[in-house]
Amino acid sequence: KGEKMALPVGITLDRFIKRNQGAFQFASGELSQLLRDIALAGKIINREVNKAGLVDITGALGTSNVQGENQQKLDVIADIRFIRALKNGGEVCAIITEEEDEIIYTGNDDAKYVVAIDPLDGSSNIDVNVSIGTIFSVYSRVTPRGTKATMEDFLQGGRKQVAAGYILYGSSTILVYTTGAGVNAFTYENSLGEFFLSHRNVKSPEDGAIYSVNEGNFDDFYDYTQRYILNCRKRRMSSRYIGSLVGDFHRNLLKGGIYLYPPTPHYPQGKLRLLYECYPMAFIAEQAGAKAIDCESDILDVKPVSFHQRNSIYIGAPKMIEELEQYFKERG
Ligand code: AHM
Ligand code: MG
Repeated sequence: KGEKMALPVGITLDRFIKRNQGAFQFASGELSQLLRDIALAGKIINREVNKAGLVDITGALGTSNVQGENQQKLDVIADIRFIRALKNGGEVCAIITEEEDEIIYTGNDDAKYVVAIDPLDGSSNIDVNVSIGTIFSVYSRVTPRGTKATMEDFLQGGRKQVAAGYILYGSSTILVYTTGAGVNAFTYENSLGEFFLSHRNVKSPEDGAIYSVNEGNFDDFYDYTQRYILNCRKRRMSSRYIGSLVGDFHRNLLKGGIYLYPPTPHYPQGKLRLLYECYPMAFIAEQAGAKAIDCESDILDVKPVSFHQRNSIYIGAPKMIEELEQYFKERG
């Protein structure tokens, strides 16, 4: 049933969504349309990313985003493109993005959904031709349709997501999403301008041999995290870290691995943003049989209090996360 039904090879994302519409919470077609709008934004951003070296759109714009980080031009472009696609699509009443402080109203107050996005994650990699990605998370609003969306619509908690996904602009562009009925991945075919189903019902390996962490911060980690990493080294696991969550997560999901962003003095709550980085990745992870935790609970159970709140995250193959949990338990 749902997204697990047998499908022919070569199916496009549009057709896949249409065939699975009945499996969605409410089969009104609104979520289907929203996913298509996100895919369209992804295609546009893919085009911008691909031509980034040709025209003068990379490099710092000279402004900084609400979190004081260096905002790259391509981040701004992706932000604008995404918002525009969701506004035109009509299924979203409000958006929050990593790039902006306040709620963005689309003008479609009748629409049912709100979306939290990181339009272009991995900002340090934009200028140097390394993989970057888009991350998105969708909720059904709790406020009545026809009214203005509020904070409450966005602060429902990770378990209330109705869809989540990412688009990785890598050696190829791939869109991976879940609506709570498994995870499917669609690879972009440039010449046809279509995403095709390439990885059906993605499942994380039970265990893995890759660990992804910024080891430059090693001395800042708590001793139990350090002990876990030392054990990874002792077992001669592969250390792989791009510095783009989407790329690191995607590789680990397919090959078996763990991604860690622990708290540091610079980022006492961890660096990644709960609403549009941790929650969506955790939803996908759980749907693929992987796990996502901080040192207290499952990521999806972390209570949201503000739009841009940060959270530490450990995400990956279930056995690796369970082993890490043993180290957490040993902490004083
Ligand atoms: P960004 O939203 O500014 O791009 O930061 C998020 C990124 C993640 O994609 C990545 O995993 C992490 O930050 C890398 O951080 P660091 O450079 O501290 O290792
Ligand atoms: Mg980000």
